[in-house]
Amino acid sequence: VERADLPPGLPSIAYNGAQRVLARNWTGSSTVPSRALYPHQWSWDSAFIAIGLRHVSPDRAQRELETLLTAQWQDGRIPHIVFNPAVPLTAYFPSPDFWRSSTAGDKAGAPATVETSGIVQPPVHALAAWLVHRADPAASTRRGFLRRVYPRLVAWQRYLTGRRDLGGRGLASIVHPWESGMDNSPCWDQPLARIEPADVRTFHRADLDHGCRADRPTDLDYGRYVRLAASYRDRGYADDAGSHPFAVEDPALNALLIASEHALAEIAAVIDADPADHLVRAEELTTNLLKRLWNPDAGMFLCQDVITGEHITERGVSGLIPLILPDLPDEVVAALVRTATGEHFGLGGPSRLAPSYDLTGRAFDPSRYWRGPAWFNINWLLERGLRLHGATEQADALRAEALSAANATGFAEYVDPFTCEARGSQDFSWTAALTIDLLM
Ligand code: 2M8
Repeated sequence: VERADLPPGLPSIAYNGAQRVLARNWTGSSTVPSRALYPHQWSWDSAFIAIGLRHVSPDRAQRELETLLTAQWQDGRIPHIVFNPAVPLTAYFPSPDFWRSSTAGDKAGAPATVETSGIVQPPVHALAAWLVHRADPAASTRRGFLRRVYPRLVAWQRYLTGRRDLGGRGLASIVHPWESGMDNSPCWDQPLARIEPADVRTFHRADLDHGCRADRPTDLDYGRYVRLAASYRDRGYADDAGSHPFAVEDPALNALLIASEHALAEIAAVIDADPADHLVRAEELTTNLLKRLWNPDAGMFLCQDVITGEHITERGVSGLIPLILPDLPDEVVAALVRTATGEHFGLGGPSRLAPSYDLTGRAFDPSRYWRGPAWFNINWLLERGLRLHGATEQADALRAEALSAANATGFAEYVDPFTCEARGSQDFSWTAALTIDLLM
């Protein structure tokens, strides 16, 4: 399908290329984010992948999500990695022998038959399940897809709104930077500084076998990631009050939690369950998000360190993601659009795609992972938010940039926000999947 806003030929070249990436990264029951760097199943990757895959094969998209859900713990958590037992332990660090989920996680109800990590990632899943259903409602209904996934998705959301309300303020907290999906965002520097790093000689970073060191987190970051994950494991992955040395309320994770609560209301209506509870929760969570994390001076949402009770002043792109929510006050929407297009994020110039972190920030680095580069899942969410709130011109421009950058870079993991030069790995699954979604 040709489109007036895109160069001739681009849609079909991009679609075919993206479809090939998804086919190559498909393992038979789910999709790896990247063959070399991330050879297992990742939680929020699978949700974004399903959102694109639904246009290619609604059946495969349903399986993607259902495979992930079979690794759900009894306390409701969806682990951030589901390990493929056929992949050698040395291919990715931290490997299953580090997390030891089936033994260390038994009190929290980790499954006995599959090895997983013990931490989580942002809850994009109910939103993905709803979008997957809508791609082919008849086939989805025939397979009983929504009926099967609904109770699991509800349990997942309740884990986050229950055990993970560590601040007792009606918002979910992350307990590890990896849980945000934005691993080394400068937003975590301050709360992480309190963590004594594990000695780098005690582990081997498999990521450096595939990735360029300057595009990845530092050894000091990794030392702290390892210490935090090991101490959570050694406490049986329990979320007891006061037990977490790192606890942060992140705007993106909470916005996705709310978007997924809205999706659960839609799903409930289709399967004759009661949507009312989901709508009430979505409204309460939105009120709490605005009350706790909105910062009018910054013109965006800011993270909150639950342990010190202080706002984190760094401007991470996470603070723009609530734009995906329908029920925001007009002045909040207007401020978010201004911030996205202003000096800190530069959309519409000088940034071609929204950077992961403040262009004017002390730690900005256009190449290093979540400290500046532009990511396709984040730009997909922003495009959706801009469109939802009627900023059609900005949404169209962002879509065109994302499509041309994804295609030109061979579906890069992330790109320099100014030049869209490729960074990280290539043939990256969510970049390919979201390209397809943007083309539809
Ligand atoms: C990155 O995170 C993993 C740890 O989960 C890593 O660096 O090894 C992040 O970009 C995260 O958002 C993503 O889900 C994951 C797999 O693509 O890679």
